[in-house]
Amino acid sequence: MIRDQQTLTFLLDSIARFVREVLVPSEHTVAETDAIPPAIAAQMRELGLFGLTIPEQYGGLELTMEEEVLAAFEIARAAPAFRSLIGTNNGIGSQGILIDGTEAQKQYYLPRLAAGEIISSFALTEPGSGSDAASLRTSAVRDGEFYVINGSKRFITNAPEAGIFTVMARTDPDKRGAGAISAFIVERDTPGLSLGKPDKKMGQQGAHTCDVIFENCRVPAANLIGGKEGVGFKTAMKVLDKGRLHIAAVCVGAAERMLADALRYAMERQQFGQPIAAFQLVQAMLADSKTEIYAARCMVLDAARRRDNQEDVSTEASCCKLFASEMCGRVADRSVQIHGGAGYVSDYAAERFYRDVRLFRIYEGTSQIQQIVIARNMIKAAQGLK
Ligand code: COS
Repeated sequence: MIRDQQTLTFLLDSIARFVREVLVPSEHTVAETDAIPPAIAAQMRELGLFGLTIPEQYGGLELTMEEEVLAAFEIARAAPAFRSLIGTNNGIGSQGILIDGTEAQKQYYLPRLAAGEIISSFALTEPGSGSDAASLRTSAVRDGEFYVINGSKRFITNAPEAGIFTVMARTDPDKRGAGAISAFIVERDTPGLSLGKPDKKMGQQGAHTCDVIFENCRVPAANLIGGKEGVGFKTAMKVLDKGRLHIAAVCVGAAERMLADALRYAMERQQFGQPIAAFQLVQAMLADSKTEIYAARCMVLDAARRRDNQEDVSTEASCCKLFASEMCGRVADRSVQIHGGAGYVSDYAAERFYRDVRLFRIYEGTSQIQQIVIARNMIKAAQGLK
């Protein structure tokens, strides 16, 4: 749903200009130094990029899902590390509070997230629990007006920068499964919380992940999201439904960028006396990429509009994440192929994007998890359970 076309057009144009004039020219340096310059982060704050999805009453821009995916198409045309910096505040780091938090929690944390004053992280994955998220072992034991958290979380995006973490922990350590999991807001400077070494990743340099370790970390009971035990897994799944749609939009934007680069190269590069774009086998790669991107874009926009219409889009979000991330991988591969030897060296962005986009098929649920979600929902619907 588009709330106000004029305001949206202005926002999308501003983002597109910022991407073109600031982010793309600094991509290489960000990758080399593994850091986003503070001046660029400051510009992102000024543009309101940390609060795109947070309601206006908490200081954000309150984009609808359709508006959000349109913004994500634009932002994702630059190296994915930039999107990652604002990604958690707009998505998995804020949505738990927004969807299921108490009014006091929203009022206290959301304005600071919207302004980009603090960064948030989503701490679900553990060394022993990835796809099987409900088997997580981090515990949170009630002690008076506190919960004492013990355990560790792995591959936590933006953890080195984070001011707060949404932490999923087991409040009934003797009970297995999803029903004993609760969600907490944990502040970075809480005694007992420490960080591991930053992970050395395949790509997305400038975006950081690391372990988050809890050793008798005492968190005020008031920081239990929604004030309710045992619903934290559902909170996490609701957050991921939205997050998966957002990542699908990011895949579309990144694929559009890679295809634009590949087309430009194909039209410039001469072989056999003509631009390689004149050769039909190269044209096939361009055409297949264009077609698949168009399909993913249509899917993402449709699912976003349905979500704005209050429909349950758990299935559609997984369909979008599955198709768009796999599509993005194929476009990355073709982009390297069209660049030939130049695609294998770091002079062109194709090589870096090829590594960067590999993560899209893994995080916020692997392609195989999306397949499981889709098929399970189909079966439930056929049984009249959904
Ligand atoms: N929205 C709301 N509730 C949901 C939900 C959703 N999208 N998906 C599941 N639930 C609820 C279920 O209805 C069930 O509730 P009841 O016990 O009241 O019926 C509960 O959550 C448990 O669900 P389920 O039985 O489906 O859990 P499973 O252990 O089988 O796990 C998968 C489901 C595999 C889909 C889940 O663990 C998952 O998404 N794993 C991937 C995790 C992931 O994406 N990690 C990425 C890292 S975070 S960046």
